[in-house]
Amino acid sequence: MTTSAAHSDAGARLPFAAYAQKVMSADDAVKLIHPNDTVAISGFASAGTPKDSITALAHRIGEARDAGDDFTINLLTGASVSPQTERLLAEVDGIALRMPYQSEPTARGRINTGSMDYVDVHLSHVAQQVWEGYYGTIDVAIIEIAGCTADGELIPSTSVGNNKTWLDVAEKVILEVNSCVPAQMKGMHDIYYGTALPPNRKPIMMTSVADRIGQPTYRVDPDKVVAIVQTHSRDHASPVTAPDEVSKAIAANVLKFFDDEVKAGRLPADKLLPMQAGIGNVANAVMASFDKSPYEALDCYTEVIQDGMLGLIKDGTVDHASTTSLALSDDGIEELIANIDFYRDHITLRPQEISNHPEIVRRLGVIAMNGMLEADIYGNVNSTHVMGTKMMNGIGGSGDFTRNGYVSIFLSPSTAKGGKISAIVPMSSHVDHTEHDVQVIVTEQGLADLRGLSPRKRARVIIDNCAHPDYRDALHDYLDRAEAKGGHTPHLLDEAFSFHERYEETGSMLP
Ligand code: 0RQ
Repeated sequence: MTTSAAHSDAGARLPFAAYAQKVMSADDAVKLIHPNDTVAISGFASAGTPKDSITALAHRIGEARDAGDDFTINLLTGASVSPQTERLLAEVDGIALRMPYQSEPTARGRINTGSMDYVDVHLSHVAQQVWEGYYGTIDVAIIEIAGCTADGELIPSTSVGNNKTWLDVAEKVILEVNSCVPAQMKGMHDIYYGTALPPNRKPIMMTSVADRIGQPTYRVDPDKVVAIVQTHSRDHASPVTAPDEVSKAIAANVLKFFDDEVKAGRLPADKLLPMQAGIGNVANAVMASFDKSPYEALDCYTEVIQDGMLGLIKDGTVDHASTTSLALSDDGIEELIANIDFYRDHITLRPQEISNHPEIVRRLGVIAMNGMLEADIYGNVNSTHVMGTKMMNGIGGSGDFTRNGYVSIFLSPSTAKGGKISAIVPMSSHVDHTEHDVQVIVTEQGLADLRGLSPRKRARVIIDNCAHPDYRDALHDYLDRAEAKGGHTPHLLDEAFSFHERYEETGSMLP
């Protein structure tokens, strides 16, 4: 839900005198953005994306195009931004280069036809890559905020993402003050200013999920702030679909795995270990299933919180959740606003270089659970490229958590597109997570625990436990003949992509 009428408390949100004379319309603010600028904006999943400024920028670019001028920007964000925003800019062909993550069909289409450059980056790496200068000068940052303090520091909105970095490095800053963001969110954020490039890095002193190591506000040089836009628009809601039977079966397999790990003494019985769950239907179903589990007061160390997490916090299943984004549905937003004082004690929003930091993920022993498109019989996982070529979304934070997690789990239905695509294939058509990082694969068919297994043994477990029965014989046949040829990780190179080739030729991977 969005509205653009200025809200009555808009003025009260800007008690810093130097900003008052910089208030202007979104249309005027975006005149400060020029063709070929690199523009870094706030936003992570649907949360905290600038609203009126981006709409105005898309109009400005569209008008320039209609007049025959070439006007594109390079667009840097936290992760995906609200799909409505991404689409507006993609529709006018306004984006030359996109980094680091997207999940919107129009942008995806431009990326896959080659008309938009896309750099798909581990989300914890983005800030350092920008400091290192790979993306050149950041000309303009557009950052949504809830308001400012009397001394000009900025109160963050519903996501943090890379905002601290954008405010530090951008030459010019446009602030979009959104009076829809509950003012009481102040204090929910922990903005860490201790990161640096080597050789000046220091340990990040976090040993538990709720530790606070930073400050509640962003710093910005007021002289860089060139415009303030006032808006009163809610985040575009992230829709939540109820778990289907397949997702529930996957979730049940994951829960059983945790029970077995507790029995084996590898996970603590009372609290498990901090959990990260990706976004999407399956990850949602897994998190929702904790509701009826014996586990209580769990911690989450993750990058996106969706509605389900609010329920788990409210009923005590989750004690504390660290994240960089609150991507909620309309109902979720209502719930957050109605109980903001309660949630502030149980949720911490951090920059994504901290929410996804390898050092912290490793130290806390995070249980990483992410979705995948396909895995091969040896456990190499493709999260991003449909049939090895077409970008779906991007790697996002899945690699940050998978590579460094205590247990790294991938979740997927055993088939896609009505059974015509097998999630288990002889060889992954693209690899985001290698067999060395992938420890557990779960489908509705069952669970493959790959820890401690050689490649040949992994292959049997993955086929028998995770592949759909319609594909098991073909996978066994491939494996048998490959093993007969020999090798540590046996393959038939002329047949390794035969499932994918069959799909491209016939519309189905089925033999
Ligand atoms: O498309 O709905 O049009 O049929 O992919 O698949 O099964 O609903 O699963 O929502 O969990 O998404 C890997 C895309 C899975 C996601 C991916 C089609 C399938 C469906 C969605 P339709 P499901 P999910 C935190 C971590 C990378 C980023 C990441 C993802 C659609 O988990 O983007 O982990 N991960 N970030 O039909 C062709 C296949 C397919 C396939 C599924 N093999 N070939 N299409 N689909 N398998 C978040 C952030 O970083 C912000």
